[in-house]
Amino acid sequence: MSIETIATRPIDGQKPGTSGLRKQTAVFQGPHFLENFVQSIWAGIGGAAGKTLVLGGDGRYFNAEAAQVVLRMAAAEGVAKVIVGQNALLSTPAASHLIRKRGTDGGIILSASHNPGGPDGDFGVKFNTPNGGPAPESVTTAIFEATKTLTEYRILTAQDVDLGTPGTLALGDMKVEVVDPVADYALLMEQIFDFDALRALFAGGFRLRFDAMHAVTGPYAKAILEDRLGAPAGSVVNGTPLPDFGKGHPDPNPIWAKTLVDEMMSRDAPDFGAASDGDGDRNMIMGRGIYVTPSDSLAALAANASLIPAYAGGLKGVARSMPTSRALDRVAADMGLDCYETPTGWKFFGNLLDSGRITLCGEESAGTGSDHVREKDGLWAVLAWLNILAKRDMPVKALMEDHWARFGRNYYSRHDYEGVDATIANAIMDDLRTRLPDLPGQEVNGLTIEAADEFAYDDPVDGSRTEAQGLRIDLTGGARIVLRLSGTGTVGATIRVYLEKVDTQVLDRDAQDALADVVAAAESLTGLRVKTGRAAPDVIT
Ligand code: G16
Repeated sequence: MSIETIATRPIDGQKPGTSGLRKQTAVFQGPHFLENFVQSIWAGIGGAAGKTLVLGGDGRYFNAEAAQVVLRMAAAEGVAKVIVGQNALLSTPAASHLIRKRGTDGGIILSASHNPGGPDGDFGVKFNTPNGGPAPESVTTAIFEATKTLTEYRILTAQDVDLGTPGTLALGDMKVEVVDPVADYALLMEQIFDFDALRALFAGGFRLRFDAMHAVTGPYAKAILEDRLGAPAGSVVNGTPLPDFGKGHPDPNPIWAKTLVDEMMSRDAPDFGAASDGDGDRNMIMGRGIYVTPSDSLAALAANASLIPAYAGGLKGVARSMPTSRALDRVAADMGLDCYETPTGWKFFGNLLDSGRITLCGEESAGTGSDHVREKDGLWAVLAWLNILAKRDMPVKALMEDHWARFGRNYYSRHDYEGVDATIANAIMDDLRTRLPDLPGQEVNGLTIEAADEFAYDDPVDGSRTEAQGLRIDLTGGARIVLRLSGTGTVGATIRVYLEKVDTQVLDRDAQDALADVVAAAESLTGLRVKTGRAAPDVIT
C-alpha cells in the first residue's frame, strides 16, 4: 500500500449549503469532485492526522464507493481511527450519537437527506464536529475556502475495506472499526423513553404504520418498534434501504408519503402513522384522520415533554427556526420557558443545546429533536409521540384538539416553487427586500402589515451574527408571511413561502382555507406566480 499524491485544481460550486454539500450524483462522481471536497474538509478542520472520526451514510447510490474513498483518504492523511457503520450505513442521528458517545473528533455523513437518490438523483457529504452536530458556519466557510486553493490530494492505494462484518481492521496505519449501526442508538432510545409503557401500548392492540421510505431508518425502526417494543411484524413498511429509495422521494410529507396519508385518512386507519426521510433525521406524524404539521408537533411535544422520563424534570428552554410557526412560542409563554428563534439549519441549535439553554428544538421542515444528540431525529420524534400517547391514553386527533383549545391554533402551511430560474428567484427576493422598510402600516388584501424585516441572528452564546436569513412580514392578529430561498436544492432555485395565522376560536378549519387571505396577501406583495409563470406552488406542505 502506498500513499499517492494526486494533482488537482479547484472545482467551482463546492460551497456547503444549509446542510453540507449536495449535488447531483453525477457531479459527485465527476473527476476529483469528491476527493477535492474531502481533502478540503481535512484542511477546514485544521488537519486530520491523529484524529478519530465516525463515518456512515444513508445507503443511497454511490454511498459504498464514496465511503471507500473517504477511508483511503483518511488513511493517507494519518487519521488514527475511523468508526464506520456496517456496510457504511448510519442514520444521521445515530452518527451524531456515535460521535458523542465515543468522544471522536467528528464525523463524515454521506447523505443528501430527503433528496432522491440514484444515478439521476442527488448525493451529499457533510462534516459533523465533536459535539455531534453539523459544522457551524465558521467551519463550513473554512472548508469552502480550502476548496478554492486546492492543488493536490492524498489517497492510499489499497483494496476496498470489507465493511460487511463488525470488527476492527487495518487500512495502512489506520484502524477501521466496523460497528452495528443500530445497537448504540437503540440503547440511547431505551434510556430516554418509557419502553415498558410502550410495550404495554402495543400489547394492548395499538396499531402503528411506520413508512421508512426505503431509506436508512428501516433497520432502526424494525429493531426498536417491532423487535424491542412488540409492534406487530409489518408495522414498519418499506423497511429495506435501497440505493434509489425504490425510485421514491424520501421526504416525509403529505406529498411524498401520500400512500401513508391515504391509509391514515381511511376508515380502517391505524392509530398512529409516521414516516422518516433518507438519512433518518426528519419525521412526519399522523393520527387516524389527522396530519400533524411539524410546527404543531414541536409545540405538542414541548407541552407534553414531562411525560417522557428523560424530560420529566422539565425543559431548560426551547427553540425553533424562524420560518417555523409560532405555536411553540405560545406553549413556551404559558410554561415560562425561554424560546429562541434561529435561522433555518440544525447547526444553529448547536450552541443553545451545548450551553444548556434549551432541551427541545425543531423546524417546520419536519425536524424535531432534543439535547440527546446534536441532529434532528426522526425515530426519536416517533417514540416521543408514542410515549406521550401511552401516558395520555387518547388518540392523536383528540390530543391536538385539546392542545389547540388550550393554546390556540397556528394555522400553517409552506408553499414551494421549485426549479425556478435563479435570476428570477433572486429578483423576486431583491424586489421585496427593497420594499420592506415601506411596508409597515400598509394594508394588503384586508390585512395590515405590522412589521417587515430581513431576519438576522445574533448567537447568544458565541456572539456571531448571521445575516440574510429570510424576509418576514408580520400581519395583524399574529398572521405572518416569510420568504426565503432553499439552501438544499440542487437544480435552479426553490422559493419557499411560509404562511401562518392564529385562531383561538375556530379550531377545525382546513389549513389552506384558513390561510386563503394570507396566501392572497403574499401573492399581492410578491407577484410570485406571475413572475415565475406558475399557476400554483409545486409542493404544499
Ligand atoms: C436541512 C437542514 C435543516 C433545514 C432543511 C431545509 O434538512 O438540516 O435544518 O431546515 O435542510 O433547508 P432549506 O429550506 O434550506 O431547503 P435535511 O433534512 O435536508 O438535512
